[in-house]
Amino acid sequence: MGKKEKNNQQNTQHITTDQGVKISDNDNSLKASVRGGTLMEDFHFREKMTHFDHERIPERVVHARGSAAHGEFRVYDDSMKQYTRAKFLTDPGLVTPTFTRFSTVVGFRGSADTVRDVRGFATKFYTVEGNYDLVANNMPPFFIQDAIKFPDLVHAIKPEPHHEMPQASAAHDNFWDFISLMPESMHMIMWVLSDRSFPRSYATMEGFGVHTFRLINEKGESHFCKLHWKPLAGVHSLVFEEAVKLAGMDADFNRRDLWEAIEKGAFPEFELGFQVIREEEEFDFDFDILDATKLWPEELVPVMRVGKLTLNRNPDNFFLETEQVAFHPGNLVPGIDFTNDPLLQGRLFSYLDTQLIRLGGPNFVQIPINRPHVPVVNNQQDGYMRQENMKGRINYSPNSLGGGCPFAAGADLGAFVHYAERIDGHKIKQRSESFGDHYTQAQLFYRSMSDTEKQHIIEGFHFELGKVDHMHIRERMVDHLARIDSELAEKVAAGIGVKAPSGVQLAEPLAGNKDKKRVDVSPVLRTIGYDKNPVILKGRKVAVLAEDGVDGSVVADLKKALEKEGATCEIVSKNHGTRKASKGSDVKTDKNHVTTASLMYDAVFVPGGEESVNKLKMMGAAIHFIREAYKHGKPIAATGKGVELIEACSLPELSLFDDAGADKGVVTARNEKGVKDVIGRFLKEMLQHRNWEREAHKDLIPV
Ligand code: HDE
Repeated sequence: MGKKEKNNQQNTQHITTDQGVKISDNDNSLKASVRGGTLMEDFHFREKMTHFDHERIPERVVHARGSAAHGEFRVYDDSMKQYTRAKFLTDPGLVTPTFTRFSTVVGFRGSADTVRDVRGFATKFYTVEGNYDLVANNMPPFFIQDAIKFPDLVHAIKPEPHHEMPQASAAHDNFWDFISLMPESMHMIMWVLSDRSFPRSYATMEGFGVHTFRLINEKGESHFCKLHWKPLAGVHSLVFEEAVKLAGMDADFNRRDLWEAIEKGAFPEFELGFQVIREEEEFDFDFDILDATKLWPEELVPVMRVGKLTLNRNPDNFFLETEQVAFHPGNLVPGIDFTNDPLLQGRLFSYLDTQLIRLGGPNFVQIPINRPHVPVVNNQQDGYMRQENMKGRINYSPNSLGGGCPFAAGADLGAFVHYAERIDGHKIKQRSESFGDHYTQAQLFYRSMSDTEKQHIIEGFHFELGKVDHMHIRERMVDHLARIDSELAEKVAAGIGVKAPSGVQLAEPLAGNKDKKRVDVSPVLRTIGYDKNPVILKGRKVAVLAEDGVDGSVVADLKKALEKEGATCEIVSKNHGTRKASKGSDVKTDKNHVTTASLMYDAVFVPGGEESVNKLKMMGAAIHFIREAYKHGKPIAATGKGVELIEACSLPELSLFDDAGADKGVVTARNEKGVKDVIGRFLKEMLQHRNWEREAHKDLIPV
């Protein structure tokens, strides 16, 4: 061991000041006698306290609450070469390190994860050509068309300025007052009111680049594109009541899930997708491709899945990485470029600007999480927190004293060259008429939903608008909804005590757009009943209700079957400790009923064992557990005597079986011999995520 290493090791064992001086007492400040005043000369006290006083940096003005993971991206083949010269998108031999931060938008840094909100999905690719940031959301449109409205949008949705309420919620007058005066927001509003606002996990959430970008190939040719993240675990959501209760039960629900999944090796995976159109196709659609409140229907422009992102490592330190990471949609590499989307153009100013105040000056790129993995060579220097300057006397260009270095490179040497788009027009503060259709994609979204999702949207409006005190704001919103779908407007109106609008015309495409490419329905937008979503059980969590006398052999079989799929189970009992098994091995309790709830699981299993089930039948917490899981549509299974617990829950219109049979996602087998089949059927039900048949009588479920 060298001398230097020895010193370092000593330093990790003994506490020191920031100057490296070892401390003899970390519990008492220096005082003039044991009961006397504290002395200014206590340099250790002053340093420790001063540092503490300055620990906080401003939280992000939006997307303050976030969780992140390291990962890697690899493109499948070189087929993207026809569109782009970006190496990380065209060289399948490259593994590009990444850092991805998921976030809610509205809540403060300490707010709950499962609130109704858009989710951010920002990824930094440390490519061989410099950093590329894909700063995306989990919904494809945005609220506004022009960045100049962003401060208004954010002011309106954040807690109201006089009393700072409500936290992390859009359900208040200011927000709906603003939105009801912003027809361009209607498409986004339909997304925000849908199940997409409550992702089951970050691993089951899509991502969208929102804007139209350009791809530039080796020949300098440009194509328009939209970027997508497609989760390999499918798209799944929580139900509203579950999300609301989870905000209290475990405010870190999504953060914890991401962390634990990675620790267990159930790595979240996403495919990067591109929709690409030729420049000549720019005006072929019934929307303007520069309008960020519109999506490109996948039925018109299919998504090509070109590579895979795997999130495989948790950060070492939240502040250093998750908090200090600085994304910017302007961080591009050669082969990708901007369009004139006025929302994107405004973002290009905002991100760099916000980092200056949030991270305290222009040198935040030298914080390790933000540093490119390629050399940075330029004449920038000095400023707060600067870590490195160029060596030597040369800090200007042109120079002869340094041999002219550093030189500018050409495209042939891998330099970024801006796409030479032809611009010709008047300087003008005006919106293009082609941005004028605010409703037809809102219609497209609503029409594409399954009946269950439509019902959730209606209930969402009942909650959101039901919290708005000013009746004229509620009415104005219902008027907008009537342009989208009359039944939607009527049902929302009925729930919030306003008259259903009469005589409001359903919106139509803009004149001149009717013959352009369009679709009326886009099934891929559904999250329920869209059978092309991939379904896997990786990362799913099952609760097993067990007391002393439980059938331990069923528990062992279930554990094995789940592990094979990358899923896990936890034993939930009245008390912590070991539960004696009537058959097979004893089982160790993971959680007691005080610290957990059905909300924390994707499914519930009740193994047989007379003594165990008799105890469960007498426990209100166990009955509540099953009823609540049932109400939230979660798969449930019971074997042997365990079926009696289901019976004791008085669930409406539910058939129970002797051999492994299933009704409304509840799999039961009173006969012990059906146990193997029960586990197999239970896993199949889990693949459906939830059973939506139960929604029809959810009000009759006694919880
Ligand atoms: Fe952002 N946005 N945004 N945004 N955004 C920020 O940047 C802004 C928009 C998105 O995990 C801020 O560093 C403007 C669309 C994500 O660190 C800020 C406009 C999309 C994140 C900012 C938009 C996003 C941010 C706050 C309208 C999806 C979190 C702190 C023109 C494509 C990144 C920060 C992270 C963060 C400005 C609209 C995504 C203030 C002005 C559209 C995922 O600069």
